[in-house]
Amino acid sequence: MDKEIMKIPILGIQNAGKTSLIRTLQREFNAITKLKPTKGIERQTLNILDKKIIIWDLGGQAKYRDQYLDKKAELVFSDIDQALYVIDIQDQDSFEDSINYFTEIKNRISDYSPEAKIHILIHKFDPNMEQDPINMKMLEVLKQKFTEIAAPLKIILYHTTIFNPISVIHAFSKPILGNSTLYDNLGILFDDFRNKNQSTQILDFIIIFSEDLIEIASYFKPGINQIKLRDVAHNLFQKFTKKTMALKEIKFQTDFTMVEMKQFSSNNRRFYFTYGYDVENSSNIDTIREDIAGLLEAVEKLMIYF
Ligand SMILES: Nc1nc2c(ncn2[C@@H]2O[C@H](COP(=O)(O)OP(=O)(O)O)[C@@H](O)[C@H]2O)c(=O)[nH]1
Ligand SMILES: [Mg+2]
Repeated sequence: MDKEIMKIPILGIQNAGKTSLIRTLQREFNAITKLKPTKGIERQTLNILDKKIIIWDLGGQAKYRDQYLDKKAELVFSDIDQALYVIDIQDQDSFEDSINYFTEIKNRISDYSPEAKIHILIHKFDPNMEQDPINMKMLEVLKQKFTEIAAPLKIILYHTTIFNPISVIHAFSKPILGNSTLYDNLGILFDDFRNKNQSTQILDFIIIFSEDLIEIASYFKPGINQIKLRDVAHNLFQKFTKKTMALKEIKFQTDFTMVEMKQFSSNNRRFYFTYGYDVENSSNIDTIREDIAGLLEAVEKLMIYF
């Protein structure tokens, strides 16, 4: 059987950070190869989760943009399920230009691939920027603006920085998974878990990674620093794969959270079920363990169909 082939365009004006995002992915995944450039469009293929993904890096110089929106519109915007749009949050002078370009893109996607999901990467949101309320305000303004323009198309927003590779992998996870029902079903399972279990008051997060670090599902305590916790989980994962391949589970304590990671297999693929809880509350650890074991069992049942 042929592999499923997916085309994912990455759009944004010049200097937004598109090529850097792809380079970051390249460092994380070995299975990425560059194709010969055609018509000024750089393409990379990525073999992941039994799919062949072709990422189109669409140069953001004005002359290219005009071509994509006009005579190359069909080539660029047809047959897509997922598209990425990148904006540089640090370059306010370019916001207007970027927002205008996005408006045009949204119209083309509506015409050629109306079912496509659009993922907006509010990029160059570098470490520690969240500590300045001005940046957080800017983030909100941009989110609002993009949501308004995109309507009635649905968008998913992320903030990313190349200085935190996991923020980049996270933003690519859902596009790479595509419109998989597994993703939705795991989401429902996690919601259910949150509503029914006491331990969600103590749990900081749960993330399920695939072997290639694609985020299959996640839960975060409201208001928690997701980027920081993804980073912790990512670091623990690195330990797992390099040194302790044979172990079924490992633990790791930071100054604010205790993280545990359990490895499981489904259809000959390895997955990593990771969760963290508040160290101060670890007296309830038995309850957490019991709840987590139940959740993991339910996850494994669902994954059989993946
Ligand atoms: N501070 C910061 N700079 C970045 C980030 N990502 C990319 N850049 C810089 O932004 C510039 C433009 O990046 P590039 O990937 O070439 O943009 P493209 O034109 O959209 O492909 C380069 O100087 C990058 O080093 C980021 O997350 N944070
Ligand atoms: Mg570029």
